[in-house]
Amino acid sequence: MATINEINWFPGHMQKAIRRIQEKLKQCDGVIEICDARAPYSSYPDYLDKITQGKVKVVVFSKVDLADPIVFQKQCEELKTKGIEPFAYDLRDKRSGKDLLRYLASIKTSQDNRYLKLGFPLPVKRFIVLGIPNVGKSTFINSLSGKKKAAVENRPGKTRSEPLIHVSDKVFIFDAPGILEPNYEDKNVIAKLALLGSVKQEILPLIALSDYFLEFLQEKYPDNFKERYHISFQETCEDTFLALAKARQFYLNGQEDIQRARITLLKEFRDGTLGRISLDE
Ligand SMILES: Nc1nc2c(ncn2[C@@H]2O[C@H](COP(=O)(O)OP(=O)(O)OP(=O)(O)O)[C@@H](O)[C@H]2O)c(=O)[nH]1
Ligand SMILES: [Mg+2]
Repeated sequence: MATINEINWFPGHMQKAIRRIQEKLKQCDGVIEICDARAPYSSYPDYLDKITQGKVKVVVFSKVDLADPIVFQKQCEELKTKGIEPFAYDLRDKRSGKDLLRYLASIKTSQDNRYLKLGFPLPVKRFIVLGIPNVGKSTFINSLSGKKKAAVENRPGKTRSEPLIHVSDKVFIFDAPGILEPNYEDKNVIAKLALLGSVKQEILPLIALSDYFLEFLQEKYPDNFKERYHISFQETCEDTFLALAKARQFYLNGQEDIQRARITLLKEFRDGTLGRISLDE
């Protein structure tokens, strides 16, 4: 069975999308980078710096409602020392996006300064949202516009083109497909991105990913696991999943359905049922 180190997972369509995004960038005043608050470093798309250089950048953290609040607070402080002042909220909350929309409309470009000198009204601002798959780029656009204009689904690769969306009278935003780095040096990052739902589930072997996550929980969030399933960690991961299958009464052909126990643990992390958990330290 393939291990996390042997996976070839960079999808070909992303290379084409990067070329199209480069074209769209020529029409943009700035870039909105969206990252997942549960893994601010692993989900940060700094590999896109080479194509976004020279553009105004706004960093937004999604899924703050699912992240460990203490860990995330500490990470925000660290980011501020690096000059990054992130906006962070549950992107599905339309009211929280209002300040950000005002900020986007207020950003001044060199072109704006020329218009102001001539006494002309300022042209509309254009941005593009960038980030890894499934972080909430389309959700963000919908919440700012107040309407469901961009397609949203809890799976990576939902958005496949770059429609320009009218968000307000002053701001237009290009939606964009999620982009991954072609080669992450730290293979743990790929595992974290799979846990977040930013890499297709089929890319990583279920056993390797669920064992990785179970060991992580045992070390960092044992109480979340125990409170949710009312079982203790066993000697091996396999035995713990067996206990989980029994506790949940997952049976297939008269046998404990361990695969279903593994899938359940990953799903309950992704949808927040396991509680607020951060993957990056
Ligand atoms: N709990 C929570 N869920 C969110 C948040 N933002 C987005 N989601 C959910 O995350 C899932 C993915 O959202 P999308 O907006 O489709 O993500 P995307 O980045 O456009 O994804 P791709 O187009 O596939 O790259 C959806 O189920 C959203 O409801 C958030 O801040 N909190
Ligand atoms: Mg999308």
